[in-house]
Amino acid sequence: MTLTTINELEFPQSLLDALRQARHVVVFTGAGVSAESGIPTFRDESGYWGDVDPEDFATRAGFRRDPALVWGWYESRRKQVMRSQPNPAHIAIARLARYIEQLTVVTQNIDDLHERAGCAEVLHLHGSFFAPRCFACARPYSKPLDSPDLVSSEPRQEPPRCARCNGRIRPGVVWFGEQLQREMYQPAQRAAQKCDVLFSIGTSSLIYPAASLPFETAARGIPVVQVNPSATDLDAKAKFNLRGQAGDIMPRLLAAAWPDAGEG
Ligand code: BJW
Ligand code: ZN
Repeated sequence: MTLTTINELEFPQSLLDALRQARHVVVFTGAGVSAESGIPTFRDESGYWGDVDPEDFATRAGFRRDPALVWGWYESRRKQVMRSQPNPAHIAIARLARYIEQLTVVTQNIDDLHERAGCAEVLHLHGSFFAPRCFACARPYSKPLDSPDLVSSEPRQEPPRCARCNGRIRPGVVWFGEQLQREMYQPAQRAAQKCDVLFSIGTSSLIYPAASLPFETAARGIPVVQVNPSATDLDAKAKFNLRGQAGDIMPRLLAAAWPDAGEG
């Protein structure tokens, strides 16, 4: 395991070689990759779970108890995301596709910042702000969601109703105790099983089954590159621990591996 701190300008040669030789790379991201776009993480000091109880805001039981509180919270977060921009980490990740035969981006984030940075296809393991569905019958909500200017700033907002069954519309995300969508998780697992390098960027590596992707990949002897300013449980298993902010490290790493990467 190699620990590289933010102040070191040089990345290990073995990391640059592994990247240049890789045919298939998986980039697995968490809330930390969007932190430099101004989106809070969950478990850092100023993260969401410091303010609100995940039992109330990220479970089916919480939604049943107070749908307006949960819907209002997700709407205010969606508004914040829509007013934010991809940061240099999102952009560097999208640029990696120019150099790697097959790049698979797997995110736990429900924002669309990878897509807006230019990633054509992103596997959203924990769902999306932009795919609400009926809590009762699961039908996708067919009407467009309000534009950020129209989203009310009231913390409580009644969710819209389903056109088929009049059930409440819920955010299209994966809450605690819910299964990940097979259409997202299976391709992510397949990609992790055949990749040559896996990046784990901006995640505390605590939430399963998503967190098993880097651990299982490392267990197969495939180099895992972790980018995070803080230590996580993955440190002991990652071949390279790049300590620092993703928006600083990812563009520098790309430029070190492919010197023309900063252009265009
Ligand atoms: C930076 C940075 C910068 C900051 N640059 N880095 C095995 C053992 C024990 C428990 C379980 C288990 N398997 C499953 C469970 C239960 C549970 C779980 O994992 N619990 C844990 C507490 C242990 N898992 C589940 O419930 C999952 N479902 C499930 O297992 O179903 C099974 C089932 C089977 C049969 C029937 C029914 C069910 C579902 C989990 C869903 C998680 N949902 C959330 C909310 C999504 C919607 C939303 O956004 O609101 O997903 S919770 C939240 O955590 C969100 C995130 O995607 C997820 C992960 O968080 P993430 O991204 O890692 O963020 P942080 O804040 O934790 O970390 C940020 C990191 O960034 C930090 O390390 C910083 O240092 C770093 N950072 N700035 C780089 N600039
Ligand atoms: Zn319905």
